[in-house]
Amino acid sequence: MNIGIVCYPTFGGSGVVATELGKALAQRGHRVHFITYSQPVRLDFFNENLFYHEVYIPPYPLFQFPPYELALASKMVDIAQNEKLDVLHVHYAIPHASAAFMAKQILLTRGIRIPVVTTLHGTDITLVGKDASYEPVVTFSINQSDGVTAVSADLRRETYEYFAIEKEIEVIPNFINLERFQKQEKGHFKSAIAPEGEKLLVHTSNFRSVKRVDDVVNIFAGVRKQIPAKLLLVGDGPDRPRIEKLCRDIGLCQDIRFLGKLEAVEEVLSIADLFLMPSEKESFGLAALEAMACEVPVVSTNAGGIPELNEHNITGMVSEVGDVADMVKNALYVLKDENLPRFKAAARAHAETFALENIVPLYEACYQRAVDSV
Ligand code: GMT
Repeated sequence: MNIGIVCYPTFGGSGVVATELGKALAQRGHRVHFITYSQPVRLDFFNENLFYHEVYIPPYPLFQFPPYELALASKMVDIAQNEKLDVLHVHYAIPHASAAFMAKQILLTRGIRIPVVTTLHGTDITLVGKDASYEPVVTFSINQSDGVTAVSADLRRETYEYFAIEKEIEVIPNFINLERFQKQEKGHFKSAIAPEGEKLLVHTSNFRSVKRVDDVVNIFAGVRKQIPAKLLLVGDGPDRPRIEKLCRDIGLCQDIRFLGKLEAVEEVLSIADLFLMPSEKESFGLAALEAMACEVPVVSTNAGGIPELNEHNITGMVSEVGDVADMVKNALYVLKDENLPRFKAAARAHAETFALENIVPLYEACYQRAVDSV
């Protein structure tokens, strides 16, 4: 197939899922055209089936808010027509699904029928999309899509609850490349970070308030009171200065390291004993799946789709949002030497069910149904 993929080209979950999906589809022989405002972060290798088309917004003094959606729709029309796309797959409803609707209508006037598949990733529904400023457009453009997918059953439920959706929403979970995400031998790195054999806790995120990174630090402080431990924080974002101050205030700077945005996150995960995800909302929790694939159990909240991934008392433990004391108790339980091996093995085994090879064919089938429907 000739597939157009529209996404945010960022480090964030939806951009990563879209880019990894495109790369996997290209390796399976499809021609994949990425249409975004800059090169997707993970579009990092050359493949004869991969193409990248940049959306350019010509500046004009009148535009206080440059009309990205219009430039994107125009680019979709251009690529769909000239590259003879079979399907347009847009990741994240705002504004990609509505831009795709406009492109589809324009193409129809040119005698071209192209189906649109929309994948809902979470914040486009749970945080931003629900807002009255966007809700009518989100509802309309989901209903106008020829295929709709959500990354967890919980996100599907929430979409039906908050929007008047008439379309069938198919759940296609996030997936993982198990060749890249597997435990690697990094003993030298571990002894540098935890020379006394301290337990190593890890958190990765974009440091937005929804991730509750304060809870990460407070859980770690509770664990650190009981056992020798270190915390590695991967990623960056608006809350980082506040979190750095919190670490100073509670006097744990020597045990907490900020690693910033790291490409090779699997190397850090390879030396970790426990992953912390105390998020307030999380449609799926891709960062936890990456940890599990590297044999790292997860202590998390039960927000959104997390319990579909982190099975309580099997791959880790789940708690109510904000219940730091319970997460401390759970972390200490998982980290016990007699418990840790079983949690590690179960985390990897469950991650394997989300293998790229299992999930990508679900998207291919979804594209085929969308093509057959127009
Ligand atoms: O929350 C993030 O880290 C970024 C966010 C996004 O919009 O890209 O991630 C969302 O999509 C991911 C991929 O489907 C999911 O794994 C994340 O759980 C989801 N984030 C939220 O729902 C808060």
